[in-house]
Amino acid sequence: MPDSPPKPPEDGPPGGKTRREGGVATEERQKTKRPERFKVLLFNDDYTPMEFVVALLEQLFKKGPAEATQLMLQIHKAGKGIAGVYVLEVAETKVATVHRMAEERGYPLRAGVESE
Ligand code: TYC
Repeated sequence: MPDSPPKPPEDGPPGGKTRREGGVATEERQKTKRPERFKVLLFNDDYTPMEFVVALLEQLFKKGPAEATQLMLQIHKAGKGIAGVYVLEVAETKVATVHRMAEERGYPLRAGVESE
């Protein structure tokens, strides 16, 4: 059996980066942190029309018609419900859009962000 060529030194687990400085290998573990997620809550009120909430759940939160209707009714009965879960910046933009769309029509619909 011929000698196999010398193997390169072990670099450690994938995701790690090996830096060599002056002959010393320094392991930098790459932290692949999942970004924190936030719930967008919709709150019930007595004045916003059901059809408006359903349309908003379809357009802004990408629900199908059946799911949007069920979710609107759940919020109507329970007082609040989760419209979607997003990274913080997206969640805050959704809340601002809900408030803008509702205010444009004079409805008091409120939304908020809550840590998952
Ligand atoms: N309660 C409202 C009505 O009876 C409907 C509604 C549902 C309003 C969900 C807000 O987040 C809401 N017209």
